[in-house]
Amino acid sequence: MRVQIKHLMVGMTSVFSAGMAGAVDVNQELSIIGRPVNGEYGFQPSVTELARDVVWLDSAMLYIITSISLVVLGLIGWVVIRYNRRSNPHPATFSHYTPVEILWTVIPVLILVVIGTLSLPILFKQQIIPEGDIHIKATGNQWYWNYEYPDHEFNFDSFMLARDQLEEFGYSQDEYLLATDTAMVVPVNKTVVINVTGADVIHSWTVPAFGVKQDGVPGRLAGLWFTPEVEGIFFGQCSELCGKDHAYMPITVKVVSQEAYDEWISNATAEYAEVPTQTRKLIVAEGQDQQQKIQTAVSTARLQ
Ligand SMILES: [Cu+2]
Repeated sequence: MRVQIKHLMVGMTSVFSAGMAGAVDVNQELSIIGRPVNGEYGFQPSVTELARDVVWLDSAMLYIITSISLVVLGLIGWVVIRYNRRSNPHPATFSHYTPVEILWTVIPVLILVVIGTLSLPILFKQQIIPEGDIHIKATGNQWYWNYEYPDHEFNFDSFMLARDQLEEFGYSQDEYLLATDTAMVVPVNKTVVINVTGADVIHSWTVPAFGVKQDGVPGRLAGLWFTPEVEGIFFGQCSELCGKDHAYMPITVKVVSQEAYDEWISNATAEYAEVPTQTRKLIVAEGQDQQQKIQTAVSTARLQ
């Protein structure tokens, strides 16, 4: 028993101290790039080819939609002015005009073909998963994410930070509902392949700046990939209504240099691989801890 307690204490200390150290180290010199900004609109900065494609497609669609709207508006205006009762007191009495009917069938079909030609290659690019440099499994739980690095045989949970924890982890109050205690860490300019799944209900792993969104369905593994080109911190949120705390399971990804990544991997292997997940969960369950604090913060937030 004494040995068990000692083991638990050692585990606890290493988890918390190393966790803190890890957070501070990786945070250094990283600016927050992927996050929503008050009063702004449009997309977050694109840091992957996929995100640039998505933004480009959005603009292309906007041009097409705007053109259609203007043409339809023009036609309505023309009919209203030219064919009102005063301008056209004796309306024609014919019905059906084949050339027009052919036109209003063929033109929309052509528009859809153009839209398909623009969008399908982008969809296929997202869905055809390349050979990755880094492999991660992201599992959505009610209500936090777990990240597993199968190549290094460790995994860890990522919980949202309560308001009073943000500064301690190097974030500001603006990052409330976005920042998490631990983060997924990936190296810059490397292809990251993520298998997404759900442990209980359907969740969705999304980071807008990477242009990725993938549902995590229990019992299935879905893939997504991205190659981040800029170092920094990027936020996302679960994007599938997954229960009462759906809004409180954000995603934090830190894109770092290869050296920082290697260092993080060796620290993380020591931190997480040494202490099995079940033990960590026990520590979390027994201590006056993080999750407790978060649950309190979440309940308070919901009441406000
Ligand atoms: Cu969720």
